[in-house]
Amino acid sequence: MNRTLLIVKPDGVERGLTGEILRRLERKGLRLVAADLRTITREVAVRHYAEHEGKPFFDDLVAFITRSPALVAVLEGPDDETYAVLRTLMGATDPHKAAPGTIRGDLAIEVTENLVHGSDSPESAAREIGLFFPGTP
Ligand code: D4T
Repeated sequence: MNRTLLIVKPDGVERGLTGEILRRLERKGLRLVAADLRTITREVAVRHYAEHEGKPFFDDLVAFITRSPALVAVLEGPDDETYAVLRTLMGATDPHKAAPGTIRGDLAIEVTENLVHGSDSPESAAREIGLFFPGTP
């Protein structure tokens, strides 16, 4: 799987950072193969975040990801590490801990509103691409 799912979350679209984020990823050498600006439905959000169901931040997370349009995209790289390349460029989940030079390290400060999502394994990438772009090969 040399493809991975990217979401520029509602905070990124609201703050006008979509171009800045895509610029960083494209300059690195990741290529856009699908992209769609859409308001994520509650049903899809709950499926996407199924691993977090029952955790104290789950309701806030679903409310946040569904509150306004997000840019949902598929990125492709030259090898099976594409998901890891994207995660490195994103930085740590908690923007307080994200290194300078990463998207979250440079542009975010709150853990829920952390701008971007990237699949965390090749298996997650396949599952998430299927969830957000059914029918994509
Ligand atoms: P996503 O899935 O949004 O790319 O984030 P990560 O893969 O980097 O991190 P995650 O799955 O552990 O968390 C999902 C999402 O929940 C928010 N979150 C997380 C939160 O609001 N409070 C918390 O304590 C944690 C752990 C942030 C990202």
